[in-house]
Parts: sequence; structure tokens; C-alpha cells
Amino acid sequence: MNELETKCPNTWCPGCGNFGILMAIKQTIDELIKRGTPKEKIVLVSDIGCNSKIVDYINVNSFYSLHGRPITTAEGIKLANSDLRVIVFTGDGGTFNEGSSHFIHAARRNANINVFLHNNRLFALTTGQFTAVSPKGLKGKSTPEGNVEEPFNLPELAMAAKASFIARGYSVKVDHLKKMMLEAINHEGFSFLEILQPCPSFFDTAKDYNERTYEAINPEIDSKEKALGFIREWNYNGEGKIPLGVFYKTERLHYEEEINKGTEDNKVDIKKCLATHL
Ligand SMILES: Cc1ncc(C[n+]2csc(CCOP(=O)(O)OP(=O)(O)O)c2C)c(N)n1
Ligand code: SF4
Repeated sequence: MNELETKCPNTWCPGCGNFGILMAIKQTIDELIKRGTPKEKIVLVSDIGCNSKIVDYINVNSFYSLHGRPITTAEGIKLANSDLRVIVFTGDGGTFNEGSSHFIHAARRNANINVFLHNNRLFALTTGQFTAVSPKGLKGKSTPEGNVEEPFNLPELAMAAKASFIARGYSVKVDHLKKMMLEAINHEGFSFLEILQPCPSFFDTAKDYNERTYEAINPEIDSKEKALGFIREWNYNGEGKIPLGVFYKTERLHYEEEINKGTEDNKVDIKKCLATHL
């Protein structure tokens, strides 16, 4: 674990949910290395935002992309180097406002990458504007009289986009979150892990989540119907329980397998490809 430390000063606010996510991913990477994944085969790709600073705090290869563009960057990295494990860290604003089309197409084509979403349900780094998953009525810098829009249900959106792995964790429940991370990373194909993350500075949801979240287990993990039953228990507005866990998992060929079919060693030589076609 000590080898994963960096010298970057941490600038998150005290009590930020990102600390729990950092703890869980460090433990997860430590576990992957112990199980035999070379450290240099792990690549973290970030967006821009409070969430994205996480890559500064972990001593592993990483790439800061543009706001809303980490998924497409990760897809390129994975396609050119299929033996890497590529993990995206992003925020709800970056990926479901600016970058929503990248998310749905990466899920649809089953790109073999992991998307870990720090969901604090607003744009935090820019001080609290509403996003596509803010609850109706949320008061913030850009909605002083309350947000009038309906939020997306993200796992439901992921299901409609054909994601092959869909799960939810909570930054306070670090052991459970680590389990979700390991399952997502070990899944072959597109994995979406939504991580509920309180932002004490602009939308402090910790008390609410502590009371309402529970660990759900889908007995038929490849049943869309069963998964949607759990997923629809919470629509980001209103009362009721909030399920955590792996909601859905299925196997199908992933994007790199489809693209690499029939090539030497089942691997596209990107350099050769560019030299031939440019
Ligand atoms: C294309 C583009 N649009 C807007 C910005 C400004 N910007 C930087 S961070 C940020 C908010 C990020 O919010 P979110 O993705 O939800 O992450 P959080 O900070 O909440 O973790 C915005 C709007 C930018 N850098 N680039
Ligand atoms: S603004 Fe919110 S998300 Fe950003 S560091 Fe502070 S508490 Fe965390």
C-alpha cells in the first residue's frame, strides 16, 4: 500500500466522500497486484473535477483527459494495448452531461473498460451547479429556486445502453465498495460502477444514504427483469430504500475481441494500421 502513495498534497474538503473511494481503489489495486497483475499494466484515466484528482493520489500510470472525454480516451488506450486494465474515474457532470454519448456508445459496443462514477449529484469543482442526476428541487448556484428537471436513473440508462456489468457502491461502505471494484475489474467487457459520494460542501447526502442504503443481492444476476426491479427501487427523487450491489452481469464478446478477430495473435497492430491507412 505504501508504494501506492504519492507526494501530491490532497485538496479535497474535509469529510468528502472521495476519501472513501480513494481508500477502496488503493486496496483494490493492492489486491490486484498481490493476485499477479503487474502494476504497470494498470492505467487510470480521469475526467476533470473533484473526482478526477484521485489519479494524483495513486502512484500508478494515469492520464488526465478532457472534461466529458475520459471514456473515449480509455477506449483508445485499451484498443491499442489490450493487455492493460483500464479504469476510468469520472463525475456525474462530466459523464452524464458533457459526455453522455460516449458512455452509451461504449456500453453498447461493450468496450472492455471499467467506468467508476463518483456520483455526488452535482458539478462540485465549479461549486455546485445541478447535473443530469440532481434531484428535482435541488437548490444550488445555477438553480437558486430549485432544479426543475427530472434526473436520469443511471443504472437503468446503462441497462438500456446494453452495459454488460452494472453495480452500485457507496463511498462510506469501503469494504463493500472494494468488493464491487474487484468484481467490476474482473468482468470481461464494459463495467459501470456507480459510487454514491456525498459532497459535504454543496450537497451533503451522507446522513440520508447512511439511513437508506442496503446491500442487495440479485439471485439471477443475468436477469434484466430482476435487475430492473432493484434498480427501480430508487429514482433519485423521493423516499425509500437505496439498493447497493451488483445488479446485472452478462457475458458477450467485447469490442476488442470483435475488432481483433482474425488478426495475428488476436491483436490489432495500431501502428501498422495507421501506417497503412494514413
Ligand atoms: C468542456 C469543459 N466544460 C466545462 C469545464 C469546467 N468544469 C471543470 S470541472 C467541472 C465540474 C465537474 O463536475 P463533475 O463532473 O460532476 O465532477 P465533480 O467535480 O463533482 O467531482 C466543470 C463544469 C471544463 N473544464 N471543460
Ligand atoms: S467540493 Fe464536494 S466533491 Fe469537491 S472536494 Fe469538496 S466536498 Fe468533495
